[in-house]
Amino acid sequence: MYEQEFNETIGLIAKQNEWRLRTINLIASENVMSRRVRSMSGSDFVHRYAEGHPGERYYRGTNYIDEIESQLKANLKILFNCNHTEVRPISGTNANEAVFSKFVKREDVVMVNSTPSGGHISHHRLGSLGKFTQNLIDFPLTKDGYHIDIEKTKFLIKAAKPKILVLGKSLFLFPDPVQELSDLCNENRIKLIYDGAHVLGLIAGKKFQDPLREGACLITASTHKTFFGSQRGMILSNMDADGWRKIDRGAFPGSSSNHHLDTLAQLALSTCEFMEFGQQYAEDVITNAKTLAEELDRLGFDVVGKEFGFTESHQVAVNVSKCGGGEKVSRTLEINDIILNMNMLPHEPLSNHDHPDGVRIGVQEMTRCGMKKDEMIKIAALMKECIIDKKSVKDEVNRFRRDYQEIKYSFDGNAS
Ligand code: DSN
Repeated sequence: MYEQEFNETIGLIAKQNEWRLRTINLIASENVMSRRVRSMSGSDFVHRYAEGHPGERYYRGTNYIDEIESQLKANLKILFNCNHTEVRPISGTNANEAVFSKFVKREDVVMVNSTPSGGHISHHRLGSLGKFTQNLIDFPLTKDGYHIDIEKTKFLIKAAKPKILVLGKSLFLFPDPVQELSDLCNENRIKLIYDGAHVLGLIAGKKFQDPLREGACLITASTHKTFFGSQRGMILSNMDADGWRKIDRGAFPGSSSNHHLDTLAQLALSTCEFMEFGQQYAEDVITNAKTLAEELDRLGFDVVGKEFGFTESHQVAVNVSKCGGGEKVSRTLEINDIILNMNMLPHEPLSNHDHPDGVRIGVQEMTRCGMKKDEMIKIAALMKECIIDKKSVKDEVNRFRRDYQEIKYSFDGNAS
């Protein structure tokens, strides 16, 4: 009875697979895995449970995942120069929840980046953090709207006495002021948590800020934006053993049971790729983002952050209010097989969330597909033709994308 629906669903999966190979994907929170890592999606681990730590599992039959998980943790310690790694969260939000559940008590004051200024939904009153306290204060911003105002923040810290600061965000053009706030946090025993989901690969590639060296006690992250995937979460730290024990409990049993061993094994593989190719990749990503921003600006788009060089990350933000707003522009681009998302910009009220002024662009996936500066210039031209000149560019997008089907910065070429 359900066989027809089963077959139709297989058909939809096939369509998605074919379609996305024809599109220019500029969603800033996504990336693609290499062919060899992706092919491991069907491994036996997809059926299995572990729980606990390697060598101390609650299940039998885990000797191979024990080896893989141990090696992954050892590699991450080298990559991020840290003593503690937690790889069991299955998403970035899951990692945040593991931390918030252990360190945030009801009524605690926590300072966060507001949603319009780029804060992630899990730092919001309605998100994960809001389950533990509603006493959230937004970081005050400088006049440009894209930076935290350090002096005002210090004043607010002294007045409001927060227990925790959550830095890092989802619209993340420039580094957050970890170093600038860390002395005051230390003096007042405030925990400084850094959500590095978007910039994990740039940190690992040593091309962005280094939060643990600058004074953050924890990095939470997802693993598949500027890092190579699979889609999971992690927590990294150099904190003392007592603090880390809490995180350990926060991750298991606090916020997960089984930790999805198939994607864990894939993360172990892609971490090897990142150790081999990550520094070059991170450098190319940032060069590409800057090139795309400059070219969009030259072609007449209102690219934000011009006075600061547009971006220091994988992202570019564009105010498209004069072109009909973020919702309309992202839909028009999607019809033309250019995929990105609408995004609020820091000057906007929260009530704009369905019809924001901005779009957010990420170049990390197209960089992984081998695109460089010339290709960024081409993408800017296609966006101009589509949005400013109001022409269809779908055929040209599909033609252009045909040449970028291999996943670079990988061991795919060495497959036997
Ligand atoms: N909401 C995602 C983003 O696009 O930034 C991250 O979870």
